[in-house]
Amino acid sequence: MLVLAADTGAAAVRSNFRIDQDALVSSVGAVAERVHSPGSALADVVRAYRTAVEQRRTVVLNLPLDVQELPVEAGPVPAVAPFAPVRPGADAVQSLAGLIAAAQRPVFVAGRGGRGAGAELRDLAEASGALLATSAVAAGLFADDPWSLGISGGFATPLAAELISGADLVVGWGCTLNMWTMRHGALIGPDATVVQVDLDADAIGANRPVHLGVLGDVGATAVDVRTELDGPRTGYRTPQVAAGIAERGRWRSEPYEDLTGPGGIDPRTLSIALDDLLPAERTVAVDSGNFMGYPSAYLRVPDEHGYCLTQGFQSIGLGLATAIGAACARPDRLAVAALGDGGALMSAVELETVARLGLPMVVVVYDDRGYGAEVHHFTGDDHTTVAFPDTDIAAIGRGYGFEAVTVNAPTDLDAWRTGWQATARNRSWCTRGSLRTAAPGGWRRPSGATSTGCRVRRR
Ligand SMILES: Cc1ncc(C[n+]2csc(CCOP(=O)(O)OP(=O)(O)O)c2C)c(N)n1
Ligand SMILES: [Mg+2]
Repeated sequence: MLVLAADTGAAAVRSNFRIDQDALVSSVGAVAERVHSPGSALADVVRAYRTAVEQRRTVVLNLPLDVQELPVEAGPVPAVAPFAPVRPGADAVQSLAGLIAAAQRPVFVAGRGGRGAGAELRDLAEASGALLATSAVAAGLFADDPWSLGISGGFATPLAAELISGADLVVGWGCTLNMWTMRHGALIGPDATVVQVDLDADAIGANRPVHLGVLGDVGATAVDVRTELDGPRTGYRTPQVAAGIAERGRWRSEPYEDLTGPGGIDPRTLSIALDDLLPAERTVAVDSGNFMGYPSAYLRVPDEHGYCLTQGFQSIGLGLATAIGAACARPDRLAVAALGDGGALMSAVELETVARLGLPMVVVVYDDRGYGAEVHHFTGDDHTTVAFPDTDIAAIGRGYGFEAVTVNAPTDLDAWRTGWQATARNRSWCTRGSLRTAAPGGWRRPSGATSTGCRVRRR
């Protein structure tokens, strides 16, 4: 990503709006670049672009106000030839092929670095008899593959958790197998062999010791290893496992006690209903909080571009802005912002942006009248400061120009469904659910779902 940012001139040392933008940018792991002068402008911009594309970095290109004022000679833009993918060393390819050939129950877990290599990984997995999973940020990469277990980690289905922890070989593809993806290591069996394939040497072994590290592009490595293997192997792809995935491969097939009642609609019931209601071509952007497992587990996404998790800095309140970016980037898909009430209230001003830009978007607010994550985390403590008074979030949405409903029970969605169809995809909707009673559990713990109640009221 290339971010263009104005900056104060170098000589404006006493400007009241001077900040050290380079330091700000590097403090969050991005790369600071700068247009230094009219003479270097072209080279500066090309350098920033190349870093963003070739190193897959977020680059902030600072544009000092005094330089912006100066005329620049438009010159020819130098052609930037794309790099060929970095191929792994032959020894590493042999070693990985050997481990796969020896494995009975291999599982591939693709992370952010595996996005874009879905086809190569599926091919290799078929030859290996491997099951497929992703970290949360790569959710959707293997959508619709009959051997896909979906997300590995806190959002994993019970079946996925069982099968991943039963693997005798776990290969992380562009995935550091961190504590979220591996449930603090609990998803890696004690005798499992662990491999990481990554372009970044620092990433290999970063979170846990690995038996083999392969330095190389994920897609190129998958292709090279594939050539070392014979035809399809059974491996973990047995008829029993196939039947298990067909039956219990998705969260919605897990039985649950529907807690819909006076307190509102069960968020699982709401999420399943939304999954049926919303068009398949969607981008789901999820804020942070206890609720986040519901949209992540129950809303299908078409591919790895269909899911945006905003956990980069563990901050709440970024989901709506992320959905706005997604709506602008992929106007062919419906943006769905899934927020908690805390994150929604923190970022509510961005509802105005959605309305002003006329973005098609559904904003779903899982409303438990509080910072539910804190309630679950600090069990038994005084929750006064993290409980909110009842807030009519639907009314807030309407104030900004949204159509809005509050769902208390599945039938409340009927009215919404009619309205949704009538307005097709050119309107923004705000759906509010509310969680009054918090049950124990939580997505950040392996134990599974949390019960909530949701209400929706139609204007
Ligand atoms: C900016 C920021 N402040 C505080 C936190 C700590 N925190 C993590 S989750 C959470 C609760 C979020 O509440 P809500 O959006 O309603 O979701 P819920 O947990 O209730 O489902 C808080 C306060 C944080 N991650 N980021
Ligand atoms: Mg909440």
